[in-house]
Amino acid sequence: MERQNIFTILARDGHARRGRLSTAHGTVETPVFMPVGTVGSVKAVCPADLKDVGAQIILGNTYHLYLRPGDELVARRGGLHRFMRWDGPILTDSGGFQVFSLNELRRLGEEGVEFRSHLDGSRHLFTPEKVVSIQRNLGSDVMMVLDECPPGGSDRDYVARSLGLTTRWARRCREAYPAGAGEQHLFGIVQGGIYEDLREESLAQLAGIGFEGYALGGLSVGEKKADMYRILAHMGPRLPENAPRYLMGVGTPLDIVTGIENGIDMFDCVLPTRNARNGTLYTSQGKVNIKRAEFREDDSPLDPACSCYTCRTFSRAYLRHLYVAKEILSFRLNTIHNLRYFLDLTARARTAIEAGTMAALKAEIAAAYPEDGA
Ligand code: PRF
Ligand code: ZN
Repeated sequence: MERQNIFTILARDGHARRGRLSTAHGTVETPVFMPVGTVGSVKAVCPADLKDVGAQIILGNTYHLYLRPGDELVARRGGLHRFMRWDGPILTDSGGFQVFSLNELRRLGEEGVEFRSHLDGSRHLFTPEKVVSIQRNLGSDVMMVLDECPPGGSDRDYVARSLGLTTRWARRCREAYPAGAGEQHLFGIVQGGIYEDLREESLAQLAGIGFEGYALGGLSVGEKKADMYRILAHMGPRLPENAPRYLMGVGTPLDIVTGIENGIDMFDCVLPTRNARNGTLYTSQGKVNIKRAEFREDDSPLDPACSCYTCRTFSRAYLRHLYVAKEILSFRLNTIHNLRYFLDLTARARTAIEAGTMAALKAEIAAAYPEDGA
């Protein structure tokens, strides 16, 4: 039987797409922002909060969950959805990126990547087959292939050799989980640094293997913002048309609208959750540092344009007090607001694409966040 296409495009505005991704745990309206839940929890909030702020799909990390509590323990509890009580879609990153960012003592070879746990120093080997097996145990809706993400400053020779390894690992992931083997989707990851021709070569190799979706990896890893925007403009529109396109680990509100403008459908980033915990809040007027003295007796809501629980209920003065007093409620209220800002942004982009007004949304975000441009 012919398998139904998992991704449908409903409207377009320039390169931007308004789409719908179907998964075993429901459909995802795109463009979409995915809150990061590295260790099986989106820090400081519970699944009911996530539903309330409008999250559709969340991200989990193979690396962290494999080390603790262990993917087999999670499988015995019925998989990650059941274990963490999030019944919507989940995407898991493959672990490659986390091995590279969290481990100084790693060894990279054809077979895979050997590393020491950041928790107890124990030795482990991630192979393409192993990361697929872990993600099958977790039961995520979208699995990512094992890749190597070269640091932003890498020279061309290194990046060229690295992308060949990423392709061979991607092929082994596909062979370990052939198309249609189960209900989970497997996405390929395009590397190639800041070099257009290497990016195209990486994409051609991955498209030849065939995946349910395609990600742009290796961006926002220390390269100049102008280089990231140049690669985004070059590659976004070239990614396979009928598959979801995912920009990994990016980014600021302006990065996200720039990605959408270039045809990206999916985003994840720790910015809203991490910044919430250090008091940096995203609003319609730009970034607000809630600890500032000017908010001591400010009875107005954090962002009058926001309809989240935090903005509907509490004053700036109270949010400042919680932050300064290091109350743990500060983490939760700030996280609820920042997630709502990022989720609203992508919801507004979906409406804008349908109305043909993406350029106006981009101009509005560029004006609110002038410091984030190229
Ligand atoms: N590869 C993987 N995960 C990632 C990245 C990557 O290149 C990035 C880079 N921005 C974030 N997360 N597997
Ligand atoms: Zn709010």
